[in-house]
Amino acid sequence: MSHEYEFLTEANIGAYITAHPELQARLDGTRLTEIREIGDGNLNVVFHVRDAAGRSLILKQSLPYVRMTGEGWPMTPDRARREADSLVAHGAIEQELVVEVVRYDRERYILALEDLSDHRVWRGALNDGECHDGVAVQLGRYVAGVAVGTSVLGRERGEVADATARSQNAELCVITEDLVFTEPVFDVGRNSVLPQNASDAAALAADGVFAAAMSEAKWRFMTHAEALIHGDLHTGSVMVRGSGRRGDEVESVKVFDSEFAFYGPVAFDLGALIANYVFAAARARALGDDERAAWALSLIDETWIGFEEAYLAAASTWRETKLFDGAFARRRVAETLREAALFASAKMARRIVGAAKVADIESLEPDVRAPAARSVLVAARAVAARWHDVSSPAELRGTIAQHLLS
Ligand code: SR1
Ligand code: MG
Repeated sequence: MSHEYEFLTEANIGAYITAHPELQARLDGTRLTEIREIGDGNLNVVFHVRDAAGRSLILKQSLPYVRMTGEGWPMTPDRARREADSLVAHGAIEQELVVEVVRYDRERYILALEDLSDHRVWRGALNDGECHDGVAVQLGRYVAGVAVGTSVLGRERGEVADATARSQNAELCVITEDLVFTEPVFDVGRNSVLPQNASDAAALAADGVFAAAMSEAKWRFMTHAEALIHGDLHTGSVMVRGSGRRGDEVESVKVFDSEFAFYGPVAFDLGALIANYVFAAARARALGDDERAAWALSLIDETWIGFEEAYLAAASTWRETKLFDGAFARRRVAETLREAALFASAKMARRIVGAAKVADIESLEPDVRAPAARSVLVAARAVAARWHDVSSPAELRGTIAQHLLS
């Protein structure tokens, strides 16, 4: 297949850097000592480059297809622009918590990003048993900052209308709509589970209450254009730096990989985080560490506290203060929690039965992976049955724990 733009390779990356002054100012493309392809996501190629002076940069290029599957699944490379724009927008609001965009190349769909190789991906850290206290709270604050700072609560009505139009991302939203909401119920041939989990996947698909919840979730995702959300805020979209020892506060948290960003429901990002805490808990439980499993579930409360406090604090600065008063803010918070539970349910199920999985579960040996996967599915169904009644993060955590940790 021929492509309309040149792909980055080890051979041409030096010339690419020297051809762009903003990049050459950050490191010397003529004296590169290290070029490593480090992409481990489902979609893109990612190079880490370092020069003789030890300066470094990340170059991330979107391919015109899904890397995970190859050219048989075409996908717009313009997704990199969504990522660049949303990182810049989010960075303007929560600078400390978002990776810096150095340059974006609209012709070759290349994002140059600050090098975070003194950080590690939070999912990997969690899977290795690390903690990084405080990440979950900071991510709750990040979601609240974005919820207010990109929406009519914090910006001019006209600005939000323009930003909403610029941030349309239908092609990637459709992927989410298919993979996250539809396919756990209606398999189109992309789902897979261990043979030991076949009956669990069948029970999920046959669960009418779960299907009804997924229709609610999908509708809200498709129609509730509240704020410029991240759109794929799992633990693999977060970098952390610190010792990782329990009790040691994380030194730095950086959100990245926001190519699924669009104007959508704020609770979708919270639901993604919650589901990923559940995977971390299921993994810990599978490895016989119930104490760590309970700790992983306690991250639900932490993220929620970070979100709620920051959101309610920001309410005093909202643009509209007549109708959008404190009582309104508290109603939004309550509804956001219910929706976060709903989206968490979808996200929990999709990573077990759907096409794109998570290392937390997949890297377990099959004898413990099967019960771990089963427990996540059962918890997802339990949450789907009562998301509309959830009134506190502790209640949500309790519902999940009842099925995950029993
Ligand atoms: C085809 S893309 C599969 C998944 O990878 C991304 O991380 C998103 O979660 C998407 O659903
Ligand atoms: Mg990603």
